[in-house]
Amino acid sequence: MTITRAASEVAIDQRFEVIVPRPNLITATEDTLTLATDQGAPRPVVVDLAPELTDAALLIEVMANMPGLDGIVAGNEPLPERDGSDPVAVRLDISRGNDGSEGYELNITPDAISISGSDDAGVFWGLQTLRQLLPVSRGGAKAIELPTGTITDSPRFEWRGVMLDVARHFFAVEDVLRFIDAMALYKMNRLHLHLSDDQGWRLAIEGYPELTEIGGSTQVGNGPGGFYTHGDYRSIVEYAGARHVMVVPEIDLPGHTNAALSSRPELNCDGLATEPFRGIEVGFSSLCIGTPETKAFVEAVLTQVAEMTPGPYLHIGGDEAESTTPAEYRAFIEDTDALVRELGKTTMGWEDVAAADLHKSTVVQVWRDEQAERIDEQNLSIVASPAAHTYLDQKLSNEMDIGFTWAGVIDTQRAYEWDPTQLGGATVLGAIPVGEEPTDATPEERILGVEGPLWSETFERYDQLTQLAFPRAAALAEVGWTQRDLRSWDGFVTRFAGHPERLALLGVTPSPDRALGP
Ligand code: TNX
Repeated sequence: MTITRAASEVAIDQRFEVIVPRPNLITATEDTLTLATDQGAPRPVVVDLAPELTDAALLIEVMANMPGLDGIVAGNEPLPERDGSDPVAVRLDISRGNDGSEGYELNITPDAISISGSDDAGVFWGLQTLRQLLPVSRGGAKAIELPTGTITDSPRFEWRGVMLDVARHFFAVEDVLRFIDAMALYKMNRLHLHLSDDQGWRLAIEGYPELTEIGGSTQVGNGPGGFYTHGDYRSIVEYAGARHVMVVPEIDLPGHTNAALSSRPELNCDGLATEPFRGIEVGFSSLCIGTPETKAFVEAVLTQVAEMTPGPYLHIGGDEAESTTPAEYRAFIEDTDALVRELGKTTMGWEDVAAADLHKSTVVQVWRDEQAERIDEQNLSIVASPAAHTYLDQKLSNEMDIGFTWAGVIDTQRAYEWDPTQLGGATVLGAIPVGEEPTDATPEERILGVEGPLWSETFERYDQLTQLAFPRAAALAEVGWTQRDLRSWDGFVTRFAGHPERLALLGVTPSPDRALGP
């Protein structure tokens, strides 16, 4: 019997109720594929990777870490002859098309698995779905089984991101790479790196060694700071790219620049370097606008960042420039927007930049929804990061000893129950009930997707970073991936139940959330 699960129906085969973000169509056939018997004896798995796949070695590596698939080998070599008592081999076929939509079809029968991606990313996301259907670990002599059926899936939005603030506290390359693995489990595909702020400059720039020698040596509090060399940055970009995560670098301008102003005197209007800053106040710094020195600096920085970044976006910040006059701010943003385009990239900025006249391709990241009118007037595309729902730096509960609360205490349900089509006016700092239509919402075709910013003023360790990020990033991933009418908080709670254990295996310590835990 074949059972198709429509939006409103209850799940038929509970064994599929473990996948986050929820797939868009599951057709269960109510049978079982056994990958290992209850004595733990694995069935041989014959893998057939289609030649068009770009990174076969990585796919093999990923699969070899999945319980039940641990015996697979690369290539299309025939299995060694076996005698009649051996179990029938499982076929595992992987192929892809070329439509760039990140979709996949995962088909499971009692003797075979196939993943056919719409592109390389689709294959990779299909593998993440397969991973989530498998047990977290091998678990000794236990059977490993999969439910049979077909999952046909593709994302609602192309932008499903997290921002890491490596400026307020520095995080080493290794931490960033670990975080990319956790994002990829949830099919998140944009890593926005906030590389500069008042408290730290985190990327080496040729010709400006003081930026990292001085500007890179501080962070909030007394820690030593740190920075990425070009090689470090390229290694992050490459690791992310192999996992279909695009790096979006941000150099925050013209405010949030004290680290640069303390490193290079000529960037200040009075020609004097400022003192390094280790506090958490915002809004007090500005590059001196319109001078040849500032122009040369911005051009050198953005040119080098553009060269090192294969993705199309350069994020120029633009937030909270309270020490720049409005006229100078607009002129600076317009010039910088043009420069980014000359460098062959697309500009992105915090919503504040919409005060300026922007190129039509420029993407605005909405965080407190104060520029809705200017964004609509200019018909700009947005990434939705409403603080009250997506700010991963806000406390998840009052008991947390890290995190801010200026946008509220954001538990996982609040991170889940909102929709990017519902931004509008005053609603952004309050919980927006799913199903309620605002009057001035951005049309869906101008919404690239969603992103959760993780500002790092209040924490310095990687385990703290992951406590703030999860489980809320998993909830946000579902907001970005799953069709709106297929989302339900109760469904998320059910499907997420086994995930804390899965995340622990990736070195992630998700925060407890009473609504999710037993
Ligand atoms: C506002 S959100 C900021 C950041 C802070 C954050 C703290 C935004 C564009 N700017 O500079 O880190 O609040 O929550």
